[in-house]
Amino acid sequence: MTDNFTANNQPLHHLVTIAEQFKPEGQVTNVQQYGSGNINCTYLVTLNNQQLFILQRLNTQVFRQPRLVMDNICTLSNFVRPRLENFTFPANRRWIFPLVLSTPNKQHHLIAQDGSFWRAMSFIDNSQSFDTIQDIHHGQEIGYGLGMFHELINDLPIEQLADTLEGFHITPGYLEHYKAVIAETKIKKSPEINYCLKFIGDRPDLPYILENAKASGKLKLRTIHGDPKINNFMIDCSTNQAVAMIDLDTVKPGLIHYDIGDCLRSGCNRLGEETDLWEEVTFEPELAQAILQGYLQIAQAFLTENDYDYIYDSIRLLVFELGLRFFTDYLEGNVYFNVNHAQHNLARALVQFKLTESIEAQEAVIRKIIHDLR
Ligand code: ADP
Ligand code: GN1
Ligand code: MG
Repeated sequence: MTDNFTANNQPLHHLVTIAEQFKPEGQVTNVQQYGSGNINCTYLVTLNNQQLFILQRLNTQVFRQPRLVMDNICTLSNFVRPRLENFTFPANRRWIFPLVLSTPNKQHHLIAQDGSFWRAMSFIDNSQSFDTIQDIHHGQEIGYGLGMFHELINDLPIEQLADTLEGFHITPGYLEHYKAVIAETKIKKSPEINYCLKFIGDRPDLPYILENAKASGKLKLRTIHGDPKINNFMIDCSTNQAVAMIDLDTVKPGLIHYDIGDCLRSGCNRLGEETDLWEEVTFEPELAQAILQGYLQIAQAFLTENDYDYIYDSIRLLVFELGLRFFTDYLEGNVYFNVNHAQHNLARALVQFKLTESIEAQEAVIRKIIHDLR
């Protein structure tokens, strides 16, 4: 085979060799780059029998113990699959948990000659994910999807899962790191950078809201998804219903508020997190209403009074936190998130800070929505 390269410079023959190790049956005929994640590299593999599967190279700079990530996903799979078999779905509903594919010697991953770490998952048929919210119905469905996922994992004891990304969503930790970075970085000021610096400086108490609630016992650790952004929900192409959650690398112990906040963060911004029109970004309450209504259809069965009390704070905090993470990564020279250009993480931070501003300006409206859905 000639040395064709995929868009992110992986030689195709190298990818085919790796994909061959996971193929359920048949011959690999194509491997193409797929999706738009910020951390891992994802490929769609086609077999000669027309079957598809997903091949991914894990980012081991982010996930330092990738075997534990796969152990967690398998623990989750063993817990959820039997539950799904006995689950009574409302009419016409389906829910799929992707299957981890094994290598011939029954491993859940493969380490290539260059040390890279690979895994494969079954393809969720007749479904697609979206980078931006499509409409109110899409909002209801991602809310329902998150509720369904939480319902399925609610009783999975956190002791069975490893902490594969220490400090993930612990906002005070991100703030400490940010402070260390600005102390040692010569920052070339610009109006955008000044806006970010001031934005963070003006909100000294915000980073502590959820961690304080956790420390005081008001919120408890549970099993969470960790990364329920809009393109991690698979939507059925025929029914437009949510049918799966993917991107399970961050399933681990945490606060469900990290998930609730992150889902609304990405689902209530119609321009999406990659927009260049950061000054026009707004948080749309009617989308929040739709997502929460979909979520609560299922989650009201397991949410406590304290859980409801912190929903508004979780939305505001998770948006701010991601802005802080993007901005810090920009200042550090883009060491964590995949970027297309040097200013990419700055542009992303501006979007999240503008979204935080919009949430703060509509606090009363958002709190009323949460109150009325209780
Ligand atoms: P990342 O961690 O880089 O975000 P994801 O696991 O979210 O990677 O995968 C990237 C994209 O690939 C998803 O947004 C989705 O469109 C597609 N994808 C991932 N897993 C599957 C799957 N099992 N079935 C169908 N599509 C998938
Ligand atoms: C990353 O891998 P992806 O693109 O789904 C990040 C999330 C951020 C998100 C922002 C492990 O998710 O925390 O919210 O980018 N994942 C990790 O787009 O850091
Ligand atoms: Mg993803």
